[in-house]
Order: sequence, then C-alpha cells, then structure tokens
Amino acid sequence: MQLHDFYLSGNCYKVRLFLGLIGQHAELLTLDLPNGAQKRPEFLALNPLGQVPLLVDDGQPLADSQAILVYLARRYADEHWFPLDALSQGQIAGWLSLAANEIHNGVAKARIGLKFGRPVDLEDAQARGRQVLELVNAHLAGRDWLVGERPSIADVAVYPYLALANEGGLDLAPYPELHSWFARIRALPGYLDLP
Ligand SMILES: N[C@@H](CCC(=O)N[C@@H](CS)C(=O)NCC(=O)O)C(=O)O
Repeated sequence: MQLHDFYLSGNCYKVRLFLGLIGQHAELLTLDLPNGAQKRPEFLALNPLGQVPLLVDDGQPLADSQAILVYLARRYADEHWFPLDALSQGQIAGWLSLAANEIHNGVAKARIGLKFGRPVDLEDAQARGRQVLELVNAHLAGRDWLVGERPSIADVAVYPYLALANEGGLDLAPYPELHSWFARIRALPGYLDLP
C-alpha cells in the first residue's frame, strides 16, 4: 500500500493517523506540493483533481481522505470503526460530509490562510470555523465519541482540523468537550502526533 502524502496536510494526516490506529503500514510517497508536483501529468493520471492524499492499494488509486477512511475501515479495520448498521452508517456519513464541507471551508481554510499565506477570506473562514467548533463541542456533551460508544472514522475525519484550529487563529479555550475528546483520541493505541 502506498500513500501519496504531504506532511503538513491535515487531510493526509487524517489517513496516516487512521493507518496508525488500525496498525496498517503504507509506504509514504511525499509530493512537493509547494512546487506543484500534484499537478504534473504522472500524478494527474492517478488523481485528475491533483490533490493529496491518494492511496494506492493492490494497484488501485483512491483519492479523498474521507473515501480512503471508508475503504481502509471496510477492508482492514475492526467493525467499530465503521459499523454496519444503517443508523451508524448514516450518522458517520454526516460527519464525513461535515469534514469535506463545513470543516474544509472553515477551520481548514483559516489555517491555509494563516499558516501557508494563501489568499482566503480569513474572517469568513474563521466565522465558519467557530460555528463548527461550537457544534462539535455541544454534540460531545455527555458523549465520548461522535457516533455510538466506540471510536469510528467519524472521529478520525473530524479530529485533525479541529485540533489544528489554533493554526487558523481560532481559540480552542472555550470548548472543554473538545479538549476531553482530543485527550481520548490521543490515548488510543497507535495514535500519531499532529503535524
Ligand atoms: N476532499 C479532499 C481534499 C484534498 C485537498 O484539499 N488536498 C490538498 C492538501 S490538504 C491539496 O492536495 N492541495 C493541493 C492543490 O489543490 O493543488 C480530501 O479530503 O482529501
């Protein structure tokens, strides 16, 4: 298994984290994102969107961190990471969707602006970011995990950019439930430090 990777990318970290949590190994192929390696023809042949992460397993390329989590969970992980019952699957799909939209356009975009100096509407991204921090903090009151009684790929999909929110200029101090959840995730066997 090979992972086309960029160390500082939260989406790539998401996949590396999950590989660690389920005790799977992938060879890391680092792409020089700042110099546009993701837009070269040889990489576009694998992922026409020109983005990392990209996993190649059994010769099959698979793009998108959320899609990769689903694949790895179904193929290699204990069932609790992506339970088979309809309600859990629906709830997890909702969190994966939140990661791809509201989290990407909020906390992640604010980080892209502040940490990487890219042109973004920082105020808008931070306002969206705060909405998500509040939503997840409220959801976690009285719960250990986002879905059900055990960690799932929902936690893995949502955790990275929330835990990195300070790099987008967002203060995490007002969200005690998030801190307890971060600590639970960090205590899982195979946990990998944030980039
Ligand atoms: N929906 C995708 C987004 C992937 C994405 O935005 N990747 C960024 C790095 S975090 C990237 O490759 N950016 C380079 C580019 O778009 O040129 C996912 O979740 O994997």
